[in-house]
Amino acid sequence: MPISRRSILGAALAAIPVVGLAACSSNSGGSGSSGSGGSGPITVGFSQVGAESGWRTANTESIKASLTEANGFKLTFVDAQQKQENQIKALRDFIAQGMDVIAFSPVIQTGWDQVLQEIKDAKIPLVLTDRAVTSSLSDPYQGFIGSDFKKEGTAAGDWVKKNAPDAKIFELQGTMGSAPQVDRQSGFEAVVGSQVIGRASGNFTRAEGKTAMEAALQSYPDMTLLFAHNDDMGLGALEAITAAGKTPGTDIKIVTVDAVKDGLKALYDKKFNYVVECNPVFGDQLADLIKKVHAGQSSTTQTIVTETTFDQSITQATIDARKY
Ligand code: GZL
Repeated sequence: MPISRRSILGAALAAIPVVGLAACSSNSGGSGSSGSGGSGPITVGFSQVGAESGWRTANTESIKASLTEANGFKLTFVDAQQKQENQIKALRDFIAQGMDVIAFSPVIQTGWDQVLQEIKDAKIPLVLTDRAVTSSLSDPYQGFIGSDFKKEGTAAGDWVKKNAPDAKIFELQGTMGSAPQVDRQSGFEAVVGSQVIGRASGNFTRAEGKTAMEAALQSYPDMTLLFAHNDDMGLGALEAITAAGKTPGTDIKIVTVDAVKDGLKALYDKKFNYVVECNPVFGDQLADLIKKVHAGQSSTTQTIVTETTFDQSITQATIDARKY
């Protein structure tokens, strides 16, 4: 069942908004080399969540491949190692450096209003990617590109409801308070929440997913299905399940989100049972959005990036053909 991920065209909201220009600023603000309408490259400061997962690696590669000097950008890219304080510091540095545009993927949803106000005061257009924020400011950012995580959680829940209606579910949550953790959990539990017997966070990493699952197997020996908010935690949990003498994909079914190659390989090997795609490859769309925001345009982009789902019928050819 494909989950089509599309942008907002004009006022009509698509089923799953990916790219939306909340409100465009009237100028490029910063004192970067291009200024508003200058001929030089658009200077962009980007604060990335970290390098916690295969998805994030693919996302970083996509962004760096698109925001190049050849494409008219001068990119300053900072990895926050999954710490909000590192992101806030980077955003303040970007203000001080007079970037033309600032972009970031917020590690968690809350705690940004002060620095978002500083960016507004500096009249520097802001674009959010991947994850959203909750803010009390009006027009806290001028553009957003990212997936509908609630839809992803619902797709996972629908598969469980149909294929494992009696499952005793353990849920490995992503980084607590992050948009994907909140929304995937919300979508999933709206469908099969009554079957969830326990939860713990694996912070979207393989190592922490394994540690959390080791404890969960002790606390919930009767679990029959794991829903992991990303492939990496599912792969870590898989190691714990095997070490406990159980067969992943059979004794304990595994449902995950992302569809990175390692996750799809586990699906092909029948160790995962169902994987919902979350596409990290949006560097080109982000480049287009930054140029529009920088120019103060109020248009939106029609970007249709189909996200889909995979079950154990997946082929090696399908895996080999994928970008990430
Ligand atoms: C989703 C992204 C999540 C991925 C994880 O868009 O924010 O963060 O699902 C990553 O793999 O760590």
